[in-house]
Amino acid sequence: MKIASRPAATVAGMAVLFASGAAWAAAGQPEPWQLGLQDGVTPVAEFIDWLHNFLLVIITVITLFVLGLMLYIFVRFNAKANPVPSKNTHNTFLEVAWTVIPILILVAIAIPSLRLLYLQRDIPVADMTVKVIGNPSWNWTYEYPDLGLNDDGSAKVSFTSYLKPKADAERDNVPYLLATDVPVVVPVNKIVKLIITSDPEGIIHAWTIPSFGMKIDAVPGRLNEDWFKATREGVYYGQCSELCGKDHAFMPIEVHVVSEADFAAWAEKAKTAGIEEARDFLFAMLKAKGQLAQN
Ligand SMILES: [Cu+2]
Repeated sequence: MKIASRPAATVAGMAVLFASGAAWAAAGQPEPWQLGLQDGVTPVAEFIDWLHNFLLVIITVITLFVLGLMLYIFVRFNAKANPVPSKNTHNTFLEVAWTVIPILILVAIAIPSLRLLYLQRDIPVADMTVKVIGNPSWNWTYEYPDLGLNDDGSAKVSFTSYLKPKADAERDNVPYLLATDVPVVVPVNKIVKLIITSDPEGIIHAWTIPSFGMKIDAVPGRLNEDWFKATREGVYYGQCSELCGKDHAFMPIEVHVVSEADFAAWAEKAKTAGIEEARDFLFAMLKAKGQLAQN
């Protein structure tokens, strides 16, 4: 019964997907019946998306080609259709072809793969830096050293971001398990460098935003770095992506990409009034401009 209803559900799901494709196009979160990767909004994510589609074509062609050959052999060379088998054991042309063609395919895959790897790992000169710390209590701390330091060297803008409780998420019409109480805010079209670590007494987490094409481990005692340049304003979600313990599923990541002016206003508020006031101020500003759908 369940299996029988599956295709119908798939068709219905795809219909919904295509019907509301426009509304979902810029959403930085997974969607029901989603096909493919989440919408990429950074050069790295767009490259990953392209490579994924490119490989899908190669895989599909190879699979269909091998399947076709096998079906041909079953029909043409079975004992009934071909009672006297050929005694040939070598064919130089074929042997060269089935060695050279796979090499060419692998080279065609290796070139964009390495270009992507260099794009990801060759960190460009950053416009701003955010420090991310994975905590043993299953949440994330963020520090903005560029927005000023206190006398003791700690960042003036520093906060811990917790899972937004289910009731609050429903009230605000935001996705539960993805939304946080205070989001990370970054400016659009700026190269943001992340330095990522985990509490020295803690465990390994991984900071991930699929729409940014980013996933990097937060390791106690080690400083990892990564970068992104988000080219579209919006809200982008991620989750800890390293099995880290009992609350692994409850340490989401929420990043708001906003205009440079909005970011400056948020940063000023965060320095002077505090992070929650800055969040409320930013949300009110975005809602007034129709740029934030949540309640
Ligand atoms: Cu974790």
